[in-house]
Amino acid sequence: MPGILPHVDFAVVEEPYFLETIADFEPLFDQAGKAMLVAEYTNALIGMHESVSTGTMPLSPKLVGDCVGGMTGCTEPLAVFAVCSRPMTLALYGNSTWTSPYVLSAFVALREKGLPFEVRDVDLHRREHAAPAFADRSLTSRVPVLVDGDFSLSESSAIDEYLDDSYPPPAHARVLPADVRARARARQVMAWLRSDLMPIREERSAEYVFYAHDRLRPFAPLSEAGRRAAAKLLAAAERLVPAGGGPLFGAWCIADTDLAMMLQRLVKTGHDVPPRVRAYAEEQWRRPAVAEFCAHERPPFEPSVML
Ligand SMILES: N[C@@H](CCC(=O)N[C@@H](CS)C(=O)NCC(=O)O)C(=O)O
Repeated sequence: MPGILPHVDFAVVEEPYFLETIADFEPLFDQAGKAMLVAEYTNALIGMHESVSTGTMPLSPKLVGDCVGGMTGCTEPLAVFAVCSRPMTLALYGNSTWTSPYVLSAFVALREKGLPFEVRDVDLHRREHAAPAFADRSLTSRVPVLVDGDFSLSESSAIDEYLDDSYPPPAHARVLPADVRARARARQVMAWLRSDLMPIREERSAEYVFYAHDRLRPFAPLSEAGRRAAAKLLAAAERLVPAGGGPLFGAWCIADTDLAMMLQRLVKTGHDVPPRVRAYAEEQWRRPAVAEFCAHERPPFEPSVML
């Protein structure tokens, strides 16, 4: 089930409605922007959290009635409907080929937080990002851009941090580590990946990660600079990835997705990647939000913008 159940009129649900995780539930109330209502509703559901985490939960009209009855100042099922029907306020502008590592980062952060959002495609080949309407939203005239109500933000790492600050636990999962030093290290990795390793980004463009290779022009062997950058990346990854594998900082964070993206440029183009690092990159690629981004439909490849 996707992370949002839009416009559900609970008052008229006749069959039990199955929610797979509590994350399917919370966005409905989040988007109302009413913290009190969220808290009240969550309290009403406390008894259900356990059953939600161990399996599925039937949501019947009676259950909804009981929950609604538990909400302060909100005694009618109709009030729940009104909350659920509010428009989504979060939108992510991404490139229409779904190949940007930076859009990937913001997309995964939104999904991991269980936030409802729309994706709006921007066609970079047709220079839609240069249009004044887009430039008004994006300081840099680049994707990704996050729009949250009347607020808009460019730069993927700023978006990731904004989401963590604006949509914190317990309602939402973290995308950066809680521990100050681990968070600093995660930001270090993210900043480094966005500012270095240019030869890899140029010679192993992101299209090789997201498109079938028979649709792309064949890639040439790495240049001397490309080989040096690959060796630097792999040496850093060997230091970062724990000896027993798994995420970089104990629990998944968005730096894992960013690092795996850079590594996939080498993995998908047949570079010799040490087994532990390759296993790490592949494990990160199986994460549902990443797999969803990878599986998204793409238009035929048009060679021009290198990502
Ligand atoms: N540092 C930026 C990089 C964003 C970026 O390079 N976006 C590319 C797509 S991957 C873009 O919009 N390119 C169009 C252009 O620069 O004109 C971020 O992390 O968001």
